Amino acid sequence: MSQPQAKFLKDYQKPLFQISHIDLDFSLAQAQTQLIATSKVIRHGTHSDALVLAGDDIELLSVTIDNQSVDYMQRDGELIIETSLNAFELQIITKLDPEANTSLEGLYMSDGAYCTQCEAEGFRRITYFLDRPDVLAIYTVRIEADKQAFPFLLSNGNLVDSGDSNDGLHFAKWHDPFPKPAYLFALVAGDFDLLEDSFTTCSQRDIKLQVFVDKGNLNKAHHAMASLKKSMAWDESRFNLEYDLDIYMIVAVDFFNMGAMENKGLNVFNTKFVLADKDSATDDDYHGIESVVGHEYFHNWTGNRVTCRDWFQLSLKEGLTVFRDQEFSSDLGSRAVNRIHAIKVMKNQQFAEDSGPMAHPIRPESVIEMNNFYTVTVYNKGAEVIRMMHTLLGESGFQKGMALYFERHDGEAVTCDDFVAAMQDASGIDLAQFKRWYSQAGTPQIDVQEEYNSETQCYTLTLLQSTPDTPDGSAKLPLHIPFDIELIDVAGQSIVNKVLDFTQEKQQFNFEGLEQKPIPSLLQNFSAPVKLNFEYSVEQLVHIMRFAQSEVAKWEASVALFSQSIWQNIERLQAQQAMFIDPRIVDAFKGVLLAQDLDKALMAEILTLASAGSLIEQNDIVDLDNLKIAREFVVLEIAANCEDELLVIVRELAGIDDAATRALKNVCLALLLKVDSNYASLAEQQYNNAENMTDSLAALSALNGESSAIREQLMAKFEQKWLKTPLVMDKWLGLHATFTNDNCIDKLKSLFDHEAFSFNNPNRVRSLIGIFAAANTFEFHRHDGLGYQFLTDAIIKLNTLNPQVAARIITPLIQFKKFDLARQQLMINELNRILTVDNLSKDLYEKVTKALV
Ligand code: B3K
Ligand code: ZN
Repeated sequence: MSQPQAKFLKDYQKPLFQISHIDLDFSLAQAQTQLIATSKVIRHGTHSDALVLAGDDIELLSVTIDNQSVDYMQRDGELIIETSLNAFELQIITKLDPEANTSLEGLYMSDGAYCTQCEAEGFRRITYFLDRPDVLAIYTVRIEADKQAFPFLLSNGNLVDSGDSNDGLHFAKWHDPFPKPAYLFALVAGDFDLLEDSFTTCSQRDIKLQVFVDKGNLNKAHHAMASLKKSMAWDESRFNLEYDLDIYMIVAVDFFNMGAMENKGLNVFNTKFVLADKDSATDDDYHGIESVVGHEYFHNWTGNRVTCRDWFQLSLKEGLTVFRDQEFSSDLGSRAVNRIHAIKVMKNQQFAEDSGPMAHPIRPESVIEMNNFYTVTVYNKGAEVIRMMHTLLGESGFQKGMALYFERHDGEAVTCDDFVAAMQDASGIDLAQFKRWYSQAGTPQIDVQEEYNSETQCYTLTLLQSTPDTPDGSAKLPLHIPFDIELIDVAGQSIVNKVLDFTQEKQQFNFEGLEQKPIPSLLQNFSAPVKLNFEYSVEQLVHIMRFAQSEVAKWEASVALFSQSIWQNIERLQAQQAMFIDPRIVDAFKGVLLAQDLDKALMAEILTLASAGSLIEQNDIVDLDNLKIAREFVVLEIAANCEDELLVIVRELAGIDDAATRALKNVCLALLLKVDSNYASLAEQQYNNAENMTDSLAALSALNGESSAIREQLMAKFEQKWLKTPLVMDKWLGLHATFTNDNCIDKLKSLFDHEAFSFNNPNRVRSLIGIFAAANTFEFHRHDGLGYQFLTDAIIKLNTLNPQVAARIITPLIQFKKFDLARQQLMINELNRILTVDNLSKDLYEKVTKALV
C-alpha cells in the first residue's frame, strides 16, 4: 500500500468548479440509507479539466448530468467526471451504512439517533463533493424516516415543509439561505426530549431556541439553554454581532469525538457539554458547558459567516473563537481565574506540543490528516496570538478591526492574512513583523537580565529572545512580543505598570528616577506565549505574591516558588544531599491561607500545587524518579506546616453553597490527606454529607492518593448510585485512571468489561485510557513499561474503530524526548509496534512517523 501523502499550504489552488446549490434527499432506514444529491455545478474560468469530487467509504449507485448518464472513474477516494459542459446539474445517488460507522465522522448513529459530523472532511463520507471549505453552496435538505422511531428530523436553516408519507414514514424539508461549506452541514434524526425558549435580538427579532437531549434528561438542559441566551446577549453587547437565522438548535449526543460542532443553526454537542444538574455535574462541568455553548455560538460569525479558505487557515476561526469564548467567560466570571486556566493549558499542553514531534505553527504548512491539527497550538496558541493583537491595538482598535473584517469578508472564505490585514488597516498599527507568529513553530524563550545603578537611579531590563529549532523546519526570526511588566518598590508600591514593545533579538529598557532597586514582575498576565528565563530570588517571588497588582502575577509567583524548590531538591537528591525547603516558601503559602482579602477561587488556584505533568514541561529533560520524590517532599512540607490553617478552612467552609468556596475547601481537604491518612474520615464525612457532585467527587479524589478501605467503600457506593448515568460514570472511570497505585493498570484492564465502559464511545475511552496516559504521570511512566504497553494496546484496538480518538490519546507517548534513555527506548518500542499494524490510519501514521524520525 502507498504511504499517506502530505498536502502543502503552498500548493493551494482555487477550485476549478463551483457548486452553488445542493439538494440532499435522505431516506433513512435501518438496513440502508440512500441519498440523492443534486448539485448545480459551474465551471470556473476556461479550463477543460475533469470534475474531481472527494468521497470516502460510500457505495456509489449512479451518476447523471442533466438527467443523462455519464462516464466516470473512481480512484482512491475520488470520483472523476469528464464533461465539457460549463454549467450543469449533477445527480449522485449513494448508499450509506451509518450503523456500521464507528469512526463517528460522516453520518453515524449515536444511541439510536442518526447524526453527522462533517468537519474537517467528513462530508465526503456522505456523498461525493467538492469537500473543501472554499466551496460555499446553498443547501436544501429533505429527510424521510420512520415516524415513530425518529419523530424529530433536523437539518440546517429553516423548516420549509414537513408531513407524513406512506408506510409509517414522515419527512421534513429544511432550507438554509446562507451559503456554507460542506463541513457545516448537519443532519439529526431521532427521538428526544426538547427544551424550548426564545431570544429577542437587538433588532427585536424573535429567535426560537431548542435544546434536544436524550429522553429523561430534560431537567439537565436548563444550564445549556441559559448559557446560549447569555452568549447571544454577550455577542451583541461586546462585538455588536446579532444572530441571523430564525431558529438555533442544539442536539446533545453521547457518541461524539470532540466537544461540540458549530453546524449552521444546528449545533451537535457531546452530552458532556450540555447535560448538568447539581447532583451529577461539578462546578467545572457547569463552567465548561457555558464556555463550549458560547464557543459554538460565537462561531456563527467567526467561522460560519466568514469561514476558512483552506484547512491550513483553521486558526482563523478557532484561535479567534477561543479568544472570544475566553473573553465571554472572563466578562461573566473571574477574569483572573479564567486567565490562569488558559495559561495552564498553554504551559502544560501547548508548550509540550511545541517542543515535541508534532510542533507546528498556528497556521501549519503541511498536513497529512487534517483531524490531527485540531490542536492546542491552532486553538490555544492561536487564541494567544489574537490576544496579543488585542493587547497591541487595545479594545477599541481591536473592535474596529473586527468590524472591518466583517465588512470586507462576510460570506467569504478567507485567510489569516486577511484577518491581520483588517486589524492593521483599521488600527493603523503595523503588524508586518507580528505576522511571523503565524508561520513560526516552537516556544520563544526570553532571557531577562536586570541591572540597577544607584548613582544614576536607573533600572535596566535587558531582554533577549530566541526560538529553538523545531522539526517542521520553520524559520526563527525575532517576533513582535508585547511584554507586560510591573515594577514594585520595596514598600510594595507599584512604580511602573506597562506593556513593553519587544521587537528585536536583544533590547534594553531603561527606567529612570528610581531611588531603590525595584522588584520586577515580568511577562504579567502571560502577555505572550513564551517561556520566561529570569532568576527570581525567593525574596522577589514572595514580594510579588504579596504586592503585585495583578492576581495572575501572584499566582505565577506562587508557581515559581513551588517549582524552584522542587528543582533545587532534585539537584540535592542527585548530589545525595538531604532535601530542604526554605521556610519563606512555607510562609508564603500560609500567608495565602490566612489572607482576608484574596478571592477564594484565586486562593484555590494558588494552593493547587503544580502537578508533576506541568513540572515536566518546565525543563527540557527531566529526572522523573527524583521529581516524584522531590514533589512529594515539598507538598508534604507545605501541607504539614499549614495543617491547622487547612483544618480551619475545611471545617468552616463545609456546606457553603458557592463554587469558589467549594474550590478552596476542596483543595485544602486534598492537602490535609497528604499530611495524615487519618484525615480520610474528613473526606468520608464530606462524601456522605455532600449535596452536590463537586463535593462528592472532591472527597473521592482526595482519597485517590493511596488505597484504603474507605476509598474502596465509597467508590463502590458511587458506582452503585450512578451506574446508569454514563457521564457520571466517566468521572468514576477517571478516578480509577488517576489512582496512584501499583495495581492501577490491572484494575483498568478489568474495567474494559464493566458495563459502564465501551471502546466505541470516545467519552468512555478518554476517561479510562486518555486520562491515565495524560494525568497519571508515574504509573504511565513505570519503569517496566506496562503503562506504555497498556496505552499502545488500546490505540491499536482503536485504530480501526475510531482513528481520530486513537490519534488523540497517543500524545503522551510521542513526547518521549524529555525522559531518560531507558524510558525513551520503551516508548519507541511501542511506537514501532504501532507502525507494524495492518491498515494503519493516516491519523496514527502521521503522528507515529513524525515521532520516530
Ligand atoms: N469545529 C469543531 C471541531 C471539529 C473537529 C474535527 N475533527 C469544534 C469547535 O472547535 O468548535
Ligand atoms: Zn471552534
